[in-house]
Amino acid sequence: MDITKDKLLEKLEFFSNFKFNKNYNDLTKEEKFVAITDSIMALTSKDWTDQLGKKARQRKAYYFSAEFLIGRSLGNNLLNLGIYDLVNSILEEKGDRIKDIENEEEDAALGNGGLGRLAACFLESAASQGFNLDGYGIRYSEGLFKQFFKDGFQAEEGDDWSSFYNPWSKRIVSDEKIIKFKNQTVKACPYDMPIFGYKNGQINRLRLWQAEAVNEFDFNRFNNFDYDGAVREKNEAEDLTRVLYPNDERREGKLLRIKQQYFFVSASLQDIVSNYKKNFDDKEFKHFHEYVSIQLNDTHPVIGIPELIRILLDEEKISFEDSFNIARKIFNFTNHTILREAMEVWSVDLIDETSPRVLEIIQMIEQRLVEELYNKGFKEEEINFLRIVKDDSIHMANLAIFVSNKVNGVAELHTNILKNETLKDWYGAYPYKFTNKTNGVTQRRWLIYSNMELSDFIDRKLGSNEWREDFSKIKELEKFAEDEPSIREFLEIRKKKKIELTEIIKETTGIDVDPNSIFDVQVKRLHEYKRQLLNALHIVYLYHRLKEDKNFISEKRTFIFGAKAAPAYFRAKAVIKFINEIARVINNDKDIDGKIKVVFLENFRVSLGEKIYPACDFSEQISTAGKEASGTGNMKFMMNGAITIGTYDGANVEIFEKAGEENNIRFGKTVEELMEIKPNYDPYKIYQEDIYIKNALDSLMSGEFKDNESYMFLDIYNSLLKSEGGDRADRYFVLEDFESYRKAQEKISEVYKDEMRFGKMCLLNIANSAYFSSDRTIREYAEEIWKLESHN
Ligand code: Z57
Repeated sequence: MDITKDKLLEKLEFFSNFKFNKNYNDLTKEEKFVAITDSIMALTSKDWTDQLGKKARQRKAYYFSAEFLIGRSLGNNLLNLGIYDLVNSILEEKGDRIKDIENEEEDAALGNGGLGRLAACFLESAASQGFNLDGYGIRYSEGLFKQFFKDGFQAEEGDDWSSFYNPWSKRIVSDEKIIKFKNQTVKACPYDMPIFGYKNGQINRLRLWQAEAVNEFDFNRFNNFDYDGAVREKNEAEDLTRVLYPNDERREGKLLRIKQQYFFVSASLQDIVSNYKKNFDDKEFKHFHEYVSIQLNDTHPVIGIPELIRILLDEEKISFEDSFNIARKIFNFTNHTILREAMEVWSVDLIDETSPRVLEIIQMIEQRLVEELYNKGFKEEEINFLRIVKDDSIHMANLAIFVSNKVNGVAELHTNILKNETLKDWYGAYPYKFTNKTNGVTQRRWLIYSNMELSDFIDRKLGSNEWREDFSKIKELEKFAEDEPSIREFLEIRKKKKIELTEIIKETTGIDVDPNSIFDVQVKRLHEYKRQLLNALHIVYLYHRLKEDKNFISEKRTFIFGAKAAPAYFRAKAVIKFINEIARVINNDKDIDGKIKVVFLENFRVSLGEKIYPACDFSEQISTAGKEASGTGNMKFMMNGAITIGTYDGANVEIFEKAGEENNIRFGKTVEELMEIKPNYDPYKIYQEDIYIKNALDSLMSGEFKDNESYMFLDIYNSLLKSEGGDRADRYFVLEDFESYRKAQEKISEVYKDEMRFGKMCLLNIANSAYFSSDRTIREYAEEIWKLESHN
């Protein structure tokens, strides 16, 4: 791939004329964005076509995911194609700033949070390392809702992300598939996006399916004045992929959701099977498993297991036995959570409503499960516990584990909990299936692209930019931990990124924050187990102390939040209102001399994260031990040098292990300790015995903070102190960990005060972040699960 300045200039002019009937220089910024992306697509399309042809007969893995949280693509694609600087200079000559053009791009937010962003990081890392990994998913017309605050309450609006123009995908009409539901037949139309590897010429593919009507328009109905009826089929078909369900880690037992899942896996499997038939002469599918490996991203695509068996059995006339064995070799399953409320269970009725034949096949699989366990010597109760079909519902995780070749968790601690607690009976039956694959994030987007200043610094220090591809080399930064001039230079860069964020905060919230203050950041989805409430209550505590004595803390603090709550998650929305209230009261209180400021940024998303991670001093990773499967934001912060203040949970454990506990701040009870406390846990006692905790909690009820009669604050208060509906009070041990968190927070001031010590700790976190590159994760999947070789 050889993209030169001349070729680019020629294409820019061409697309300006072709698309807009204008010269490039007369385009609006938005049109310029389109002309640039179209030029990139045009200049890479020959290579892409050639590679699709070449790869058609190679072994591939397919990542099946209901979510791909891509964000913007322009900057990252230019970086990976090795032409970021070239395009930057062309635009500068024309009087434009590349960042302004990048800001024209809408985020492709086809995912909720960690799980969807992980899928996007994985595709990028696979391409960059030359592994044949393609993505299959859903092209939602409406991505994750946009969040804004109205009187401090979360409000939502639609995210019509592709309405102007989505330049990164090609609609491939000839690859359309037909999807048959019990009461509906629709067309699945593929949209293909290129995934560019980092400076290696590799292009992989993400194929997203959009639902369309087989017959768009019923002319006879129209003639009979039935105008709605004439387009009913079109609307009903398009409803299928209209909107992403906005729940992260919450189950939604709706027919439309299971239909979405069946829709995209059926289309993807039909695609894989038909390509196999086109490229190989193997009517019995004897060698199918030598070319195909499928990763199921959580239970969302698990209905693909019976669907593949259906296709092989009913359409390709392979026996059930053989079809089942093929499925067993091909599928692998990743579990991302142990939260009960996130585990997918579908009623038999809903599966039947979706596809009666798939339900029959699930029952045949269930039969096999029972036989196999019986032959292994399992007793009836033990078998019943592991059944796929229980009380008229289908347990998708059980189906996935039984049929999959490998089952993995996403961090060491999480995988151990799966093996020893959540899935211990499965582990007992099939120990060889279980494996850990600790998550990672791509350093190209999260460090090289979003923190160019720091990346240049690393180049200079290491005297090479090889670390950009081989991230293990980042370890060499350790050499500079004691070098004062290097640390000063490093702190200057951190300061610059903080100033940039300060400007964004001013623009978007109107709040003035001091870039010299400590930036303490918690950005992630809003969920009780993530305990934004612990952070909030601690801020209230600090505020109360400062009211008594404004010198209670020496270092100025800025607390920064970003979080979307699922629209139907009342308690999560209550916490947003609470934090917004805290911010309003504290930011306007003259008594405390601006010692602390609280900022809740609206609409946290990938492109905002890119500006936040590089500007953070302390990264809040404070989930209840055992509840956060891995976390990936923690890794993005670490790569940019933030110090983790965190519990012993998810991948935090491995962060502490790699970067050293002395370079981070660990607090809170461990999983084992919480298990012991659980039976006799009494949060009310803690509340009564500590006046500061009591005051912080009482601020919810006293009118100090106001919820506009929504009863939201009462709900939060009750959640901490009252058991309700079978749930114990304070399910997530906020009060239990409060004291320990308070001490950890004190340590933050102490650490920050000593600049050199602080800078050294930050630097050592970066130097030890190699393990958290998704390049490492993908290599493990490729070698141990997918059996892929690198084509680099
Ligand atoms: C989701 O974002 C995650 C798990 C889920 O079951 C669903 Br549904 C959505 C997250 C976990 O909460 C994170 O801890 C983890 O890092 C991420 O998935 C990627 O594995």
